[in-house]
Amino acid sequence: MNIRTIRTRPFADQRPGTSGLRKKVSVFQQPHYLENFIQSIFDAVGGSHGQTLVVGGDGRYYNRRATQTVIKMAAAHGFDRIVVGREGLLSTPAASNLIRMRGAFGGLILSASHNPGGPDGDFGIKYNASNGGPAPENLTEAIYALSQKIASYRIIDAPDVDIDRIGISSLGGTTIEIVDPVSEYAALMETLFDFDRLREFLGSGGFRMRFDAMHAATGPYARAILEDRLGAPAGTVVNGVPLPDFGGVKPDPNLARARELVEIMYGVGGPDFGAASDGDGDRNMILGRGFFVTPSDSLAVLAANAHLAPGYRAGLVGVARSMPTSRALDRVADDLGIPCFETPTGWKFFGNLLDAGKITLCGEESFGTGSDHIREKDGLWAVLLWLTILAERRQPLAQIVQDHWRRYGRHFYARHDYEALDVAAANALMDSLGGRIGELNGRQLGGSMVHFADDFSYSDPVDHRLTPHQGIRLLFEDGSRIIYRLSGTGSSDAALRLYLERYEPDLQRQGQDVQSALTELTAIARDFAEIPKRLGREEPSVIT
Ligand code: G16
Repeated sequence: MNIRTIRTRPFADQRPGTSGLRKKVSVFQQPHYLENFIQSIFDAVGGSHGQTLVVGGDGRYYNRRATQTVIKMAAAHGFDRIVVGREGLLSTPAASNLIRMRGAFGGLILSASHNPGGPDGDFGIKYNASNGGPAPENLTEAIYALSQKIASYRIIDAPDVDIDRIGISSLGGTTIEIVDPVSEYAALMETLFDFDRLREFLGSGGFRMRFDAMHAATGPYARAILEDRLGAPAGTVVNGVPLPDFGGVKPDPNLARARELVEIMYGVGGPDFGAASDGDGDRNMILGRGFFVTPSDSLAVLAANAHLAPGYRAGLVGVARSMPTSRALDRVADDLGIPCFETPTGWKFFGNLLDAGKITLCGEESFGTGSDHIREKDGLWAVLLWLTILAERRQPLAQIVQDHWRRYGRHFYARHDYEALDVAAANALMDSLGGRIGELNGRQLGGSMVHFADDFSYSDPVDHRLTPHQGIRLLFEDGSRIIYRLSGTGSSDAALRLYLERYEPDLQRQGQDVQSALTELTAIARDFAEIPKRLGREEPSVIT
């Protein structure tokens, strides 16, 4: 087989963001763009000879083309075996599991997650290491550094591999194994949850649920697990066929984007339980009848009830949340007498804690929850844990969450996203905040006293690596928090995320609606950052 060395030149914009490299499809379609990045990954990790690589993606436009490119380049780099999801499809959690199960060297996941798909949408690629988790910061920086001096890449000259049929073939000296994307993941779920009990609960007829796969990667997984294995009625999973453009909807499971599901859950006679997941199946949104569970609350409720599932019966060793995620989890950890770690935004920061056995459960405000079963967040896993809690407690979902608030207090929480911003204006706003936080300690803002303010910096408890500039945070004396950070997952323009949190221990006041509970804090946050003046925006684009 002919291995070709192709001359190329660096692209300046190949620095990975919060989760891999995400760009417009048209950017990835430039000659050599994808190949350069893949070569930089292979050069950064080194030692591919004789190893196994896992490849798959969320099924978005360009997934199939890119899968072929990855296979041909991996074969040219001497991998012994390439494990590929049929049709190039693997959800991110399933890819993480496959890497771990096969003892693979790592995996390339082709996804831009919740970003829009289609020829005018986004494409993305990320490298996950042998623990199944996202490449740590030092590796992504090394990949970027290599991409800036690349001069050539290696690729095998061969016809496309048939990725639509399960089976084994070879390319040069490399074995190509096309696998069912679902089966090994489903088998893992059976080790964590009591499928007999769930089958009995879902089949009892007294409980109705709806799962919206948003025409993305989770569809086949949800059908196979919820409908085929657990016996939920056909039609429980909607929008279950992955489409290259996700049916024209941004596959972002939140109140604004999963509107169809939200309307049904809030409608007359809505189901008891609703859930949605994102492009690559790692995020989840949880709803009860007429009731939305914030991701931060979902994480806290899951931590408080995890022992109800067989996989967690022994209890949790510790938990972790990203800094902007509400502190509802901290209260559960306190109660359980276990540590709660606070990390920067991005699943990659949980990897060391999970590998070191310091935490069992972790999650983020951005609709991600997961555990030590893999090294990615896992949407369907969260749904199965919620179903377990519902099956064991036999209470409506809203009551379970309200009981939780009664016991631990309620953390009113909202995230305001200002999207499609001019990059320079967004950076200037953050710089200005960074320059002013020093004067804030002990000062009054609006009617509230600032306890402390800083630019969050993380020192990894395992390898002691320091990660600075992870968001500006203002903590008030009453425990409220305001956090500002720029999104790290966009493909071209900038997005400001403003996170607002207020703690309410008083049962009588826990029933107010979130927006009014946060009115004062919102005004303080907007004024202090001069959002209307600097961004020309009166209102956020999306509130979650
Ligand atoms: C990615 C990461 C998450 C992170 C999120 C934040 O999610 O995997 O760990 O919380 O980005 O996004 P941003 O930087 O835009 O706030 P995903 O689902 O896009 O891979």
